[in-house]
Amino acid sequence: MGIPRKSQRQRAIPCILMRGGTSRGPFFKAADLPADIAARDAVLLAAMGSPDRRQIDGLGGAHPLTSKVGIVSPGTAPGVDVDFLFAQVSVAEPAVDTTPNCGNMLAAVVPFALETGMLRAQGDTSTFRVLTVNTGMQCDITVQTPDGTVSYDGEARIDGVPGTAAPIAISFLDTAGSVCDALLPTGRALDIVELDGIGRLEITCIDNGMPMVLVRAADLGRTGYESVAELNADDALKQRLETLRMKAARLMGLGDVAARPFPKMCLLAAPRDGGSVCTRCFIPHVCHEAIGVLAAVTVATACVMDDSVAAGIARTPAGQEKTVSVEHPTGEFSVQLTLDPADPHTVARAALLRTARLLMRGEVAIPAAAWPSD
Ligand code: NQM
Repeated sequence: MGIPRKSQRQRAIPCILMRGGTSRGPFFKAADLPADIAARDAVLLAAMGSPDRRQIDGLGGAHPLTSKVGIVSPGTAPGVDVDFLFAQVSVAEPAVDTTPNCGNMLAAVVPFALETGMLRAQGDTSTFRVLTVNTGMQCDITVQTPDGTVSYDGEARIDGVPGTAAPIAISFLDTAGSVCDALLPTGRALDIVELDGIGRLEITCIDNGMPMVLVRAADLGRTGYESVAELNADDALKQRLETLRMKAARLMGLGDVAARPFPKMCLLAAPRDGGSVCTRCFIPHVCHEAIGVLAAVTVATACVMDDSVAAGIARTPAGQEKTVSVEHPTGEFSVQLTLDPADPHTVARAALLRTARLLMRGEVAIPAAAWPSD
């Protein structure tokens, strides 16, 4: 034993731990991470403690919803205030995926940028335009900033998070075809696939912010009202969903997605708590306790299409502006949709409410091997 040489010391990286909606993870300024992607991913894996089922040697919470990272930098495109790169860090595999976006972590981006001085508050509320680098899409985010600082206290309640907090409004400007080439990547609102043990199965492949495969729970012999624990223990269903995911992904032009966190799979059933539709989402191998933000936008979009698998199940209000309430295992998620006046089955804009909270600020320590000193 001796005093470690400098190169053997851990490296400290400035970091703020945030809850964003129903997700949680460390946020970094892009400038504080390696610029090289492979080197950056090695640092993120070390920070989260991956790969390890328990993520015992890092900040990760041993679940896909708590194995997420936000990377924020000053906006580069005209009119954009900040750029947000979302990274899904696999829990058990040495993999970091920056392809899909995460609307929950997105809720914490503006608070992070204000906390770190990247942005300045505008008044009692502050609205900034954020570019999600993963998908090249923009949204406007409004946070509460009385006294020039972010307020996290408030009366807004989102299902899946205990208590109440300050509202964070997100208005998506363009979500169609976030990862896929189009909103309906197969060119149809309804596809039929052959599945062993099931036969012909109707599905909707859709991407209005998140690539998803929607299927009626009843068509897979389930109610769609099962608990998260029941579904996570249902190996037969999970195997069938994975086979379906592989097939659907090829139809969607996504290729081999065996190691990718998308498309997400979603079972649909008729609403039973006064909402528009009932969902059970797999992200993609674990059942979500609630539903992802862009997953909810995508499901809500399918609910207003005449030919999708949601037709005949979903109950949506009439009108060009409508609230679609997506029921999920821990409550519901309301999405405000504005339909295109020229085409009542096309969604022009989606808005929703989230909350976020600063949990901890400091430095995360990275083993020297993960980011050797220069
Ligand atoms: O769909 C879970 C989440 C998400 C992603 C997932 C998300 C979204 O709940 O926008 O927020 O689908 O892995 O954080």
